[in-house]
Amino acid sequence: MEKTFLMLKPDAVQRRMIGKLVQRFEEKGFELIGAKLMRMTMAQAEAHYAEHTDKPFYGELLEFITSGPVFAMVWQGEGVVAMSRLMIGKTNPLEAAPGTIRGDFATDKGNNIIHGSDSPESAEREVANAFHPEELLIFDPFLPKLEAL
Ligand code: DAT
Ligand code: MG
Repeated sequence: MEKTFLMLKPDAVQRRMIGKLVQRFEEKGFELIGAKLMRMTMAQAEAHYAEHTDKPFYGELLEFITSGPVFAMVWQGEGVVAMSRLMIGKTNPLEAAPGTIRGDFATDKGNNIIHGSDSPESAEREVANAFHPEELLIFDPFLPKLEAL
């Protein structure tokens, strides 16, 4: 099943938005298979944003994402990567449509509330960077399916 890595950034945690934002994805109907409050190490931040190494904002990006706790999550469902990007909205909150998370709650390019993987391949890499396999529900192949509980 398709998976994505969603991360509520330090601004969202500081603004007490964890519950409200998790609720959006629960209500949409995706399945949460892992979540934790964590502080990204500098090494994790560098790996997470490796594609942006050459950008002028790379330094402040690392500084911001390691500045406080983040709420890291793994969600699964058919089409979850593209749909969660739609729900998040465009990178620049001033261009993000109303109704999207960034469109509704942010104005700043850097402090844009939430990260979502841009492809299933990115998701796999980003999940592995933030979670141990045993922290995810899919870890134990002998667990009964959630629907059966
Ligand atoms: P997204 O988070 O929508 O996938 P991205 O991968 O292009 O966007 O960039 C990663 C993060 O870097 C983004 O969430 C916020 C920051 N960022 C992007 N463009 C920026 C810019 N022009 N100035 C400052 N920060 C920027
Ligand atoms: Mg990105």
